Amino acid sequence: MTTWILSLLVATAFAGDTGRVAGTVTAAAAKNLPNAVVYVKGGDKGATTAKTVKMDQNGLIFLPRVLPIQKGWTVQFTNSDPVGHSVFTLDGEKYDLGTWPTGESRSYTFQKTGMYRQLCKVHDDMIAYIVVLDTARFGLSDTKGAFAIEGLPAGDYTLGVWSEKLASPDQSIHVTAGGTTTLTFPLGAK
Ligand SMILES: [Cu+2]
Repeated sequence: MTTWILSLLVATAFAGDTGRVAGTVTAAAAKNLPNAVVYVKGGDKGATTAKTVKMDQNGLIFLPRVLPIQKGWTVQFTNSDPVGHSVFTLDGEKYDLGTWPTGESRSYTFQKTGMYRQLCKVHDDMIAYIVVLDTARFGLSDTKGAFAIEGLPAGDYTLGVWSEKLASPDQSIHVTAGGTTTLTFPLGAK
């Protein structure tokens, strides 16, 4: 009984010790507002939880165009088009998953951090970006540039941002329990 009550108290304490980060990226051109990856630098202290996320090939494009993941996660690539597509990258671990027809999927598990351009040998204008981080604490900006990172334990962090064409310096922030820390990343030339 005592153990049960202690467990409950500990669980409640942890839930109440987290805050969130909410912010926006700004850019001169609206087309550069979405798909910026904002993430906690320095890695997660805890163990990585394996997870599978999806990237589709649909309408002759990769969806989503930018996919942030944590090292150790698996991406399942599905071809939803009536034509064959391939998936390969020349970055990082340099994989080539081959070419396959509609309705089929192939998967790849990322072991190294970095940015991996996803390319297709059948359609040389297809491109997407998988950003492999050493943290699961990241957010992706929407069409207005808004992003959020939930469930951060109270404390000090350095946030970095990755975007396809632009860049912005890292920022130091403080997260309080139950609070929301707001910030703006002005994106400019890399
Ligand atoms: Cu293709």
